[in-house]
Amino acid sequence: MKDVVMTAEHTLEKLGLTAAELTGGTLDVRSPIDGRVLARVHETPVAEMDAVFARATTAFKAWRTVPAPRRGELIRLLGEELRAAKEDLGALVSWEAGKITSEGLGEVQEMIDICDFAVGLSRQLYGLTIASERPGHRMMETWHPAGPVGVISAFNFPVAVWSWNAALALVCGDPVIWKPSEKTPLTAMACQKILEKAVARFGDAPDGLLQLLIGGADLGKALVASEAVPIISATGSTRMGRAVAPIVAQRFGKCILELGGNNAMIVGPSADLEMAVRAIVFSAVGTAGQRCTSLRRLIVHNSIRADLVARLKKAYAGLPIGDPLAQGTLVGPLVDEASGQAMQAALKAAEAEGGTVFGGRRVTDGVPEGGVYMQPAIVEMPGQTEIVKTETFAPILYVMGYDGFDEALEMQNDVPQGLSSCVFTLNMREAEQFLSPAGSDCGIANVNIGPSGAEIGGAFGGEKETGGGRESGSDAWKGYMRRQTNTINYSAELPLAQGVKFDI
Ligand code: UN1
Repeated sequence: MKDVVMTAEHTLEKLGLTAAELTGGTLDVRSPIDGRVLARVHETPVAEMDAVFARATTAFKAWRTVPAPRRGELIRLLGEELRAAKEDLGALVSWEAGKITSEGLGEVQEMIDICDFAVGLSRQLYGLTIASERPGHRMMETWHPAGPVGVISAFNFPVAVWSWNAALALVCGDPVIWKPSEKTPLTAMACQKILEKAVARFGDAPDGLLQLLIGGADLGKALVASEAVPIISATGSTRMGRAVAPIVAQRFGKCILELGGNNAMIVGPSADLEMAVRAIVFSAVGTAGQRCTSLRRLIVHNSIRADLVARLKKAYAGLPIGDPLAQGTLVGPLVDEASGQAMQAALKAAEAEGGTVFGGRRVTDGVPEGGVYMQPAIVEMPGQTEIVKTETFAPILYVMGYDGFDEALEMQNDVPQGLSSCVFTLNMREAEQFLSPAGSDCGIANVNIGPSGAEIGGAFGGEKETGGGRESGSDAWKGYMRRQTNTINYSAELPLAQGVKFDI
């Protein structure tokens, strides 16, 4: 039903992006759908970075004194504006990142959800009251705004990841400097417009609560190195995280890192296979395998392996691949040619390591010209070889067999990454073992649902090479504030802690 969908140009216009912003620049924005240049946007000059930091610092000084529930009002308005813009922004996510319509809309829904969460949070930035060992003393812990937050985001969730960070940061009293992926500046520019509308309705917010850095790695480098930005929240590859973390550590800044995943599902002999198949296909093939939470490894009990693989091949063979804006499509394009090549290279490596590949070919019939459309691949592997331990951002599902549950758990944990994981089982012992201290070593561990599609209410992130950061729900907000311990003496004495005597 492409014809009832707006054109990209019309969508951009409805989102308030002007011709002057979309033309005459040096950064070409291509749609993964057909490779067409959607816009030529203007890059932020590196020479402007000092001014950016100065604006963020000034904004911080004003914003930190605004009561948190009032800051929450800005995010409530942002949520309203996002509701109004949901269809257009969702469509732009499809145009710019290649997501199918439902996933583009889902991403905007995730933004709305985190806004609602952050509004509630704005009245709950709780500290503690702590018992003092000294008479006539009281101790407490207070959470204060920390300063400007640098957000570096990836192409695959071009808007939701920003919102997880920005909604919390703004409620916590911190302005945001956002460096989106070079591949997705348009959705970022649209978000800025949407926030501007909320700011206008809010009334008295300081300027510079959100600044955008459009362009390449130089801007990211300047952001990461700046003492003016105490918190860097970076989502992307492990390689990027390895470059960012030491620079931030060197200046004693704080990092929130959300890096690569290599997510597995263990399927036990008691599993509801029909449910497992649905979960596997969504999480391995959804977003064309380009989520950090995508399912990449299937660890299946040998007694059901042949049956499960046969069911999967049947499901894969019928997958509608093509224009993500067309009704019924489930698999859209990869983001660019380089991703297509990385997928082919990984499949070759898997074959060289003893794998048998099903699917994985480039699709050229019935898909828009100029995009990279691939059949999702199932690769039966003799074991967890080198390529299986590597994250390839494409729809490749490696399948390995196991006999004992301990062996399955060991395989699940035997990769450098530690983002998301899950088990399909009706055996309560297996489920509980999976969630136990000796179970999955990932930041996310699920039972009878796939590894992707996390809700915003939980803390999102993972261990090991995934970087250890937590964003979104639970108490992830603490990462955007500084903790202060206060001791108040309401007595007329001055007793020292630990009974120390120091009479003068
Ligand atoms: C990401 O891929 O960077 O769990 C984030 C999910 C989404 C977020 C993924 N809610 O799939």
